[in-house]
Amino acid sequence: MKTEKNSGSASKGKVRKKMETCIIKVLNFSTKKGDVYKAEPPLDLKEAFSKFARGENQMKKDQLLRFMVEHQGENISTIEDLDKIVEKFLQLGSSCSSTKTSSTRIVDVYRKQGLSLNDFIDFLLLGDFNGPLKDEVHHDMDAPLSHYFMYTGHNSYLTGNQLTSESSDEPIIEALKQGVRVIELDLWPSKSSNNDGIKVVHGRTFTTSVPVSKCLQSIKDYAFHKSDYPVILTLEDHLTPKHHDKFAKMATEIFGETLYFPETDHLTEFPSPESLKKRIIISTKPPKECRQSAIISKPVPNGREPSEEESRGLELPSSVAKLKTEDRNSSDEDQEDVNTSDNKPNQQDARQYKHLIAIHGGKSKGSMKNRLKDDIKVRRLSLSEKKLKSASESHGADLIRFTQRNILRVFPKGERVQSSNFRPYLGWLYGVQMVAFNMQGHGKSLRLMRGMFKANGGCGYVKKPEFLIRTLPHEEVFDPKKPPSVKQILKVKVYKGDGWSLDFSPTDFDRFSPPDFYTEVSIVGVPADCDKNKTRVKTDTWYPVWDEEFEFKLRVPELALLRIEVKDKDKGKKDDFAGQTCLPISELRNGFRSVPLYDRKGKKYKSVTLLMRFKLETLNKL
Ligand SMILES: [Ca+2]
Ligand SMILES: [Ca+2]
Ligand SMILES: [Ca+2]
Repeated sequence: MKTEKNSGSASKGKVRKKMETCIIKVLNFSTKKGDVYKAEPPLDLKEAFSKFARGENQMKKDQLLRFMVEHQGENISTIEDLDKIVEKFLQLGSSCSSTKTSSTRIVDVYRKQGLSLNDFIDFLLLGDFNGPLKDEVHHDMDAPLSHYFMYTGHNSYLTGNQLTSESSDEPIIEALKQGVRVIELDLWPSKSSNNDGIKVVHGRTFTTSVPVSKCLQSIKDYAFHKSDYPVILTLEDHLTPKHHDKFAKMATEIFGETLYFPETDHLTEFPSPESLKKRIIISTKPPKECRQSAIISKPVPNGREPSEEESRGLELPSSVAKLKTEDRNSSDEDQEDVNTSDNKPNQQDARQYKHLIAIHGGKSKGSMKNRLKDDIKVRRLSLSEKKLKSASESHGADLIRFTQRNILRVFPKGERVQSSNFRPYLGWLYGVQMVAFNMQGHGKSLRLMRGMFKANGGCGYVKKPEFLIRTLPHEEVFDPKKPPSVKQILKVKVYKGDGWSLDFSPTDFDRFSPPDFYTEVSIVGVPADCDKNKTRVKTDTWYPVWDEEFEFKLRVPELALLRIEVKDKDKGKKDDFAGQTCLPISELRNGFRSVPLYDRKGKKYKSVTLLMRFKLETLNKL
């Protein structure tokens, strides 16, 4: 008894906490089960059901087939095709809203007597088959590389920030698995015996290095994991000529047949992604040009880089200061292609290395007008986001003309030490093929990037719209500052959301009540197309039914993305994030669609899904 008295207040506290937890659970779940269909099903779904089920309570197989073909525009023609789709759920279980038991139940009722209205709605929310986008490669893949936006990484070997993070082949593998097609490696000479004489590291920072052979091997192993279309390696070359031969030997040995060798020294037109399927391509500045270009970066004593040990011994703040000073003092785009070597070139070695380079890096010096000059020989130019911004203001038309035949790469400015990214639109609007992103960052810009490259079956190459490729009469080119008149109307309807109760715990959004979800639907594209709307808040429910439609006028639908984000409304604090996705508008499938949502970092939630409808109407040509 004594013990009880002594620990009285502690146990009272425990009891109180227990009761509180119970109350939370009761509050959160009391409405949960009955809540599912408490809200009226959206009218459109009721109407479609009634139309195809001919007013009956059950939709039979043949009626569902008609619905799939006529309403959804599915390319299926027989009951057997439909059975296959339904059987697939049975095998995979549900990847979306419902649990496996519920998908099994649907299959079961579907077989026996058809679907009720609620089963029909669950069916539409189920599985990948009813996703919002076309999922196959459907763009013309036979045009030159310069006609495509390419999914591009920046400092692909870094695991975290740009100053102190580790280098590894892991982020390269991860990027390739996501379909990234352009991988950047910074090559530096290495004295370490386990580095093959060449290391991959972000120079003049405290990032650790990784042996180049390891990176090349992983690239070989994972290059075509997600897509068969070519992988381009953009090299930031800090090697001395004697290392060039070493690199050439290594790359040839590791990549073997996969490595693409151009037939001529200088291409006058880039080959097509189709012709380069399953090939790895190297892009960098040929050594000769490197030697001719001035040394921009800080000279290193004795023409060598400080060793890793020397670098690590430096104080971080001074390094940050140095990095910033470097940014101010030098034109940052030049840092991408510098060669700090003072050594006398070895012609033999340089020639071998040179022969590996299919896409030549262009001049990093001179006036912008000169650098963007359209030469008979095609090349790749690299600019920082800042340089692109100023070039877009002063040389917009030159940029677009350049990117019709040549390749432009834009990379994050040096100040982005935390591996953040910039808005990709400035690049895309001027035809920039390689908008190079830090794939380990997780901001809004990266979500847009991921959304863009969901297009064309996620193969990493998206055909640029015709207006960026073709020259108009009178030598004119597209002017992003003067967008054309409205071309299409996009109608987006948000019916309902589902799956949070499965992917989250009862107290994840609000501690004492179910969440209060609303959906934001916005357009990102040319400035004139940007628009934002949101649904009403559905208070205290895990199963929101909004049933609201939004209309967007689009001038350049080819480049527009639809951003969808769900949040939990909160008073007195920032609303909680509850899922997002970003979809290329030109790839949307009409009809009722199940739209899976992703977390902040772009990882797909197991169950969280929105039921939506998209309608893209093209206005009559004036
Ligand atoms: Ca909350
Ligand atoms: Ca609430
Ligand atoms: Ca709330």
